[in-house]
Amino acid sequence: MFSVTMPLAQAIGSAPSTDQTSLLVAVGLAVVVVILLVVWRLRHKALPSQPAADPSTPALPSRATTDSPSADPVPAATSAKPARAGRDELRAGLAKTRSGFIARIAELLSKKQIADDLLPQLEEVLLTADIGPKTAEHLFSQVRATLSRSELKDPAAVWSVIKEESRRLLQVDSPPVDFSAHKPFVLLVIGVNGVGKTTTIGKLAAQHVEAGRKVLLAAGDTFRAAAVEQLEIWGQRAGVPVVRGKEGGDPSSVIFEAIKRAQREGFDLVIADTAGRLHVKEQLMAELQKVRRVIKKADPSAPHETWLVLDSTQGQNTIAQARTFKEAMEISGIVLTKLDGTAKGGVILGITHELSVPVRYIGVGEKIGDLRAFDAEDFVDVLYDRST
Ligand SMILES: Nc1nc2c(ncn2[C@@H]2O[C@H](COP(=O)(O)OP(=O)(O)O)[C@@H](O)[C@H]2O)c(=O)[nH]1
Ligand SMILES: [Mg+2]
Repeated sequence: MFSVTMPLAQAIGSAPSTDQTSLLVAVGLAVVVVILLVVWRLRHKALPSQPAADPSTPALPSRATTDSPSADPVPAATSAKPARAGRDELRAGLAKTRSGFIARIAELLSKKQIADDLLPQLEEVLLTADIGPKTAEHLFSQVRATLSRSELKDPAAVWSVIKEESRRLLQVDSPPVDFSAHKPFVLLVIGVNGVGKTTTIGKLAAQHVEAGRKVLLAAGDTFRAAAVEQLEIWGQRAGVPVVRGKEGGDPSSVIFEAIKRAQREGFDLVIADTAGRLHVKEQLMAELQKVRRVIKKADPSAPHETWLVLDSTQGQNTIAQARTFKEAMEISGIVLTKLDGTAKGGVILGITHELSVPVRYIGVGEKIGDLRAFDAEDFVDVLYDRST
C-alpha cells in the first residue's frame, strides 16, 4: 500500500502530464479493485453458507411441548423419517443378507444380456432364498407377468421388477403407532424363547425415554428368575423401573399390577415382557390369551399394541411361528431381530407377504442402540443396492 500511495502523492504534488495522470488513475483503480476482491473473498470464507439441517439429529420437542396428542415426538416407528439417516448402519446390519440370495440374483443378472434359460435359474434362486416358497413363487410370477419376452433379456428390467415387488410386499398398509393415543399406552411383547423379546424391550425403553416418556416395564416372564433379572438389567440401562412378581407367579398379575401402577403414577408407556417357553404350544397360547384378558381388566382398551418378536436367524421357521401366534392373538406389529447375524433376512418378505402385519422394528445387534424403526423404502434400497 505504502509503495503505491507514496508515488501517487508525489505525482499529484509535481503536476504530472496527461499521460502520467491517466497511468496513475489506471494503477489506482486496479489497486482498488484488487483490495475489493481480497475483502470480498475474506468475507465469504468467514461467513459460510447456511448449513443444511442435519437429518440425523431431528429436533425433538422438549417434554413440555409433548403433552398435546398431536405433538408426539415419539421414536422411531412413528416419527417423521430422519431422511436417509443411518443408511450405513443399515447396510452393515444387512451385509449378510445382502450376500445371500440378493447376491445370487445379482450374479444371475450380471451379464449385459441374459441367456434364454434365465427363468428357471431365477426361479431356483428365489425358491432357495429363505423368503418362503409362497413369496418366491409370487416374485417369480410377477417377473413373468410384468415383462415381455424381450424385456426378460434385460437384467435391469428383471432386477427392477423384483425390487419394486419386494417394496410393495414390505409396505403393509397400516397406520403408524401413536404412542400418545393412550396414557398409559400398553405394549405387549410376545414370541418364543430366545428370539430377543427382553433385549428388544430394553432397547425400546431407552428410545422412549430419550423421547421424553415415562416408561414402566413389566416382567411377565415369571418362569425363570434369570429372565426377570435380565429385564431389570435392561431397566437400569434405560433408566426405567421394572415391576416384578414372585418367581413362578402368575405373569398376568404382574402385568396387571404394572398397568395399575402406571395409571396411579402417571406413566406414559408400559412395555410388558412375556414368557416364550412352555411345554406345549397350546399352553403358551392359552397363557398369552389369559394375559390379554387380564390386561383388559386393568384397561379395557389395552393392549394398544401387541408385537411379535421373530428371530431372523431362524429363517422360514419364523413364518410358521408367526402363523401360529397370529391364530391365537391379535398381532399389530412384528419386530425382526438378529438381522446382523444372518443371511436369512429375506424372510422379512415372506413374513409381511403371508401375514400382512407391519414390521415395526428390526434388531441389528445386541447393543442398546441396535434397534431401528423399520422403513420399507430404506430397507429395500439398501437390500437391493448394487453399488457395492
Ligand atoms: N446379534 C443380535 N443378537 C440379538 C439381537 N436381539 C437379541 N439378541 C440376542 O439374543 C439373545 C436372546 O435374547 P433375549 O432378549 O433374552 O430373548 P427372549 O428370550 O425372547 O427374551 C441374547 O443373547 C440377545 O443379546 C439382535 O438384534 N442382534
Ligand atoms: Mg426374555
